[in-house]
Amino acid sequence: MPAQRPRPSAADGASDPGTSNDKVSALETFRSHPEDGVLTTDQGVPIPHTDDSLKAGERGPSLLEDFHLREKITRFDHERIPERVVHARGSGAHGFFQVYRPLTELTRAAFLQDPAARTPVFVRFSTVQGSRGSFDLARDVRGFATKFYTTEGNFDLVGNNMPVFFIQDGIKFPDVVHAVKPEPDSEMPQAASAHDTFWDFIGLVPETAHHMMWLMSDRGIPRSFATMEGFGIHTFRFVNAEGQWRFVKFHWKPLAGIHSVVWDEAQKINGMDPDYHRRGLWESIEAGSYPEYELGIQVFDEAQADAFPFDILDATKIVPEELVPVERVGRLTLNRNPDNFFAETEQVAFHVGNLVPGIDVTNDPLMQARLFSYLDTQLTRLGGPNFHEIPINRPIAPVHNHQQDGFHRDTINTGKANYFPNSIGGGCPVLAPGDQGYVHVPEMLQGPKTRERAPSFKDFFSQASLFFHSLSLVEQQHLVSALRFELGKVQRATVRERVVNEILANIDIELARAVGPAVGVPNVERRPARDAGPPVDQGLAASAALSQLSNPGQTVAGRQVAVLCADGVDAAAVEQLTAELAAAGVNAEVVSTFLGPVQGAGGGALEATKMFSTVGSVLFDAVYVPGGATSIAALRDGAAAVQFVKEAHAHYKPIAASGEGAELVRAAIGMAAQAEPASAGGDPLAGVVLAETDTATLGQDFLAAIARHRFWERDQTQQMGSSVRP
Ligand code: HDE
Repeated sequence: MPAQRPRPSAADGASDPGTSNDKVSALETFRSHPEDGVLTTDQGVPIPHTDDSLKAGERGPSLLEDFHLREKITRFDHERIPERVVHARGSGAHGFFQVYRPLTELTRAAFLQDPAARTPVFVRFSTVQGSRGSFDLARDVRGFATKFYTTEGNFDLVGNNMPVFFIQDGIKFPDVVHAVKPEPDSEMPQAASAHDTFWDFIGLVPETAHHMMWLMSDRGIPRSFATMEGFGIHTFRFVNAEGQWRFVKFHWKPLAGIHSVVWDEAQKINGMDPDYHRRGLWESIEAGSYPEYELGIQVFDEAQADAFPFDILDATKIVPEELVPVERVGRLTLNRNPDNFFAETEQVAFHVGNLVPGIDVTNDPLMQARLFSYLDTQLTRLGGPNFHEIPINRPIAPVHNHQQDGFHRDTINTGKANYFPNSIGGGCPVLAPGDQGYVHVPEMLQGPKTRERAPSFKDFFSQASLFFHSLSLVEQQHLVSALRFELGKVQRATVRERVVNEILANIDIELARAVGPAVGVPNVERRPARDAGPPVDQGLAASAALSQLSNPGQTVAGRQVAVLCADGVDAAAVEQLTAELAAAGVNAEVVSTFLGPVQGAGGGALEATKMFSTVGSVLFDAVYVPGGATSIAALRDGAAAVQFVKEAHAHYKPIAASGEGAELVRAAIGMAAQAEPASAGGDPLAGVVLAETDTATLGQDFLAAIARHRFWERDQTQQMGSSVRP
C-alpha cells in the first residue's frame, strides 16, 4: 500500500497535536487514527524525526547522505510546473553595481575592487505566497534577488526584504511553505497568510516568532520595491587573497528610505491596480527616477561571533547594527526595464550556490538546504540542465568545461576531448591557478552524525521582543491591527489560543493582551512554547535601525502626486509646482472627471492623464488641489474629488492646495474630522500645506511633507502605543 497523506487534524481537541506540549499526544493521535500510519519516506521507510537535517555535529554542515532531507526537498522543488513553487510573482530590472572603495582587505571578489568598474546586474523582486497572476500588495515577504555578472562568473545574492527567516533548518521549508500557501483541499486563500494552516504552523513552531513579527509589521506591505530594504539573511564569509576570512552579512539600503502603505490602502490597491509594485518599478525606470540601493556589509570575526548572545548560523536572528555597524560599500542602480518578461524575469535562475572567489557560505542549516534546492528546482522549471545558456542567465565571464548534451543544448561543443585530463585536446581547458580559482574555506569539521538542533538556536523570542520594542508606537499599533486581522480570519479557536498564549505572550505580554480579546482569546496567559530554550539577554533594549520611521531616506524620486483639476483651473500654478516636483524626481499627474485637455482659467490647457473613475487616492503618495474658482466649484459639485482628498487624509498622506483649492481641502478634512470620533484628537492639519495667497514656498514645503511620507499625528488613535508598550 502506498503511504497515505496524514489526515488533517480533526476539529476535536483530543486529536489536535497542539493541545499539549507532551510528545505523548502525537502517539495518542496515531493510536486514535492508526489508518493514517506513521510518517515515512516515499519508499515507506518510517521516519522518527523530520525537524532537523543530518549534520556533522549539531552546528556542522548538512550531509549529502541525508536521503530524507534530499527526498523531501526534491519532491517539494518539483511540485509546480512551470511556475516557481515560491516567489512565483516577480518583477525584474537591469542595472549596474559600483563599489565605493576597494574591499581588498576583506575579499578578493573581483567586482568589489575597482570603484571605476560597473558590474551589470539583473534584479528580480517577488512575493512569496501567491501565484504568478496574484496581486502585488499581499501581506507577504518580498524576494530581492540580485545576479551580479562579474568578470569572475555570476554571483547571486538571493535575499528577502526581511532580515530573518521563519525556520532554522531547511528541512522544514516544505512545511512552512505548505502551511502558508492556499490550503490543499480548497486552494484558498490566494496570496494570504490569514488562514488556519499558516497560524497553526506558527503556533506549533515557535522558531517562526521573529519572522512572523516582521511579516505582521509594515514591512509586509511596502510602498514600492524602491522603498524596501534587502537582506542576504544568512551569514556569509568574505575571503581575501591571503585566504583570511571573516563573517559578513549583506544588506541593501534603499536611497528612497523605507516606506509602506497602510493595510486599508493595500486592500484597495489590490483591486484597483494589482500590478501596483510592478508598474511602479517599470514607470520609475522609464521616467529616469531609477531605484537605487546601497550595499551594506556587517563584517565580524569568529571571536566576535562567539561572544554574541545568539548563534550566527541561525537565520532567525539578526546581528543588531548597534553590535556591528553596517558599512555602505557600493551602490546598485536599476536603470533598464526588461525587453521581454518571459525571456528575462521569468527565465532568470538565481542560486545561492552561484558564488565567486572571495565569497563563501557558512554551516547555517537553512543555507545548506538552499545550496541544493535552487539548481534542482530549476532543472524542472527551465526544462533541463542547460538553463545557464539562456541569455539572462549567461555569465559574461567565458565558460569552458566538459559538461555537454541534455535538453535544449545551445553550445556546440567541438573536438574529441570531452574529459579531463586529456592530451589530445591540448589538455584544455586547463585548471585555474590556485590563486585565481574558487577555493572553499578549509574549515575543520568534527562531531557526531546527528539530527539535532544546537542549544544555541533555542532562544526563539528575545529578538522577536527586541524587534517589537524597537518599533515606534504607531508601528506597534499597525502590528497589533495586523495580528487582529490575521488571527481574526482563523476559524479554529485552539489555533488562535495557542498563538496568543504560546507565541505572542512570550514576545510581550502586553502585545498578547492587545490582540487576544479581539480574536476570541479573553484569557491571556503566558504559556511555555514548544521546544523553546530560556531567553538570552540581547544586551540592548531597542535597535533604531529596525524602525522604518528612523529610515526616511535621501530622495523622494519616484513618488506620485495627483493634481485634481477641472476646467477653469489655475494652470500656471500647476505648471510651476509640477516643475518643482519634477526637478526632485516626483511625478505629478492631472486627475479629472475626464481624460484629455483641461482648460486653464487664463488660457492654456493641462492634459488630464487619469480620471476619477479609473484611479483612487490609494495609487498616489500625495495630492495637490490647485486654485481656479470654476475648477473648484466643479470639483466640489461631484463627490469624487472631495472623497479623493478625504481618503488621502485618512491615510495620513501629504496634501497641498493653492488659491481656492484650500477651500476644497478644508471641506474634505472637515468631513474627515466629522467621521472620526472627536476624542480621537490629533492634528488634522499636520502635513497639509495650504498656500491660499502666497505660493512662494509651496513647492519646498510640499516636497518636505512628501519626504515625511505619512503624518500619523493627525489621529491620536495611531499613537495608541501606551496600550501595547511594556
Ligand atoms: Fe528560496 N527558493 N528557499 N529563500 N528564494 C526559491 O528557487 C528554498 C529562502 C528566495 O526571483 C526557489 O528558482 C529553500 C530564504 C528568493 O527567481 C526554490 C529554502 C531566502 C527566491 C527555493 C529557501 C529565499 C527564492 C523557487 C529553505 C532569503 C526567488 C524558484 C532552505 C534569503 C528567486 C526558484 C527568483 C526561490 C528554495 C529559503 C529567497 C524552491 C529550500 C531564507 C528571493 O529553489
